[in-house]
Amino acid sequence: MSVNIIPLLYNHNFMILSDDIRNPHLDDLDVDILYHFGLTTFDELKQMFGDVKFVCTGGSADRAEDFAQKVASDLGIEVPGGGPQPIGKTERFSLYKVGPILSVNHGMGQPSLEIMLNEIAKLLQYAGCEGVTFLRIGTSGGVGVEGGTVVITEEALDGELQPQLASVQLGKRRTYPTQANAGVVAELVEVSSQMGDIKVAVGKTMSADGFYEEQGRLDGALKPEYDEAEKLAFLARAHEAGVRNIEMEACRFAAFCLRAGIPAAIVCAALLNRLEGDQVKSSVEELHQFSDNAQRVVIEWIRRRLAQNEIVKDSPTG
Ligand code: R2B
Ligand code: URA
Repeated sequence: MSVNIIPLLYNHNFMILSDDIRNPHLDDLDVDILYHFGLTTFDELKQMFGDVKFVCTGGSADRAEDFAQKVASDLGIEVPGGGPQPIGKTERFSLYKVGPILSVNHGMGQPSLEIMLNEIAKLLQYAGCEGVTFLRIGTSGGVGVEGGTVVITEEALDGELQPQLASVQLGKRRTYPTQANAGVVAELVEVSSQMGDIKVAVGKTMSADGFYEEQGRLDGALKPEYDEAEKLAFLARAHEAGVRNIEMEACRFAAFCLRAGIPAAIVCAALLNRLEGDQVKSSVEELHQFSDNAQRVVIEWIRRRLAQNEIVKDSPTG
């Protein structure tokens, strides 16, 4: 892609990422193109995003829109233009803004999530945002917990049940820690425990780099190299290690945010109990209810944070 070199007009204002963490190479760019969102540093990022305090993300674009609508109506936040509209291009991701809340999807799996996290963190950095919390509101397979349970992650484990994200960079394997922010987790646990109708589990989340064999399923297209007994033995070992759900992003999400110094937590609906099977058999209505459970916990947590800080009243943009 060729870009006209125009003198830097945008006043870079690095606040979300501290000086020892932010990427100094960005200073050499005349313009930074946030390619997957169709935004650049020539856009009025400060005006558009300067008041953001919460980034809420999940896999699907539909759920990002649904969450934006729900958070606007539940928290009574007015959005100019008659409701949340996607910002930038929607070919890869869908980004919505509702007052101080961004709702954005990250696709499925850690590579897609990595792109979203880098570009949204840079966007917020250029916008001069401060005090932002990231929340992943996702779906997962429960381990010893029934469908509909909301699982709040304390720490993410990789597919070998190690508390780390492994990342290969220039042929070298590097590892990063994967704890969620303990303060945010404690607040979410407290909020959810007061929502009487929602079952909640707190524990570790295993992130797999696949939905079928990497999650020990026996219903993929190819003949697995393990059997039912081995699958159940692994799930029992994972449960014993504190794992309460399996999904595909928590390791990367927790590691990125920890490294960036951004407080972050992961709240996932369990769609099924993997100790009982592999197929997601719940009805569309049930699945919607399961996702709604996780979203409501986060919305209630945001409501309390906003009440503490009165951010809604101060928010200059919708
Ligand atoms: C949960 O659900 C998706 C797979 O169905 C994946 O993104 C995940 O982590
Ligand atoms: N998402 C996953 O990654 N695994 C499941 O079992 C269900 C949802």
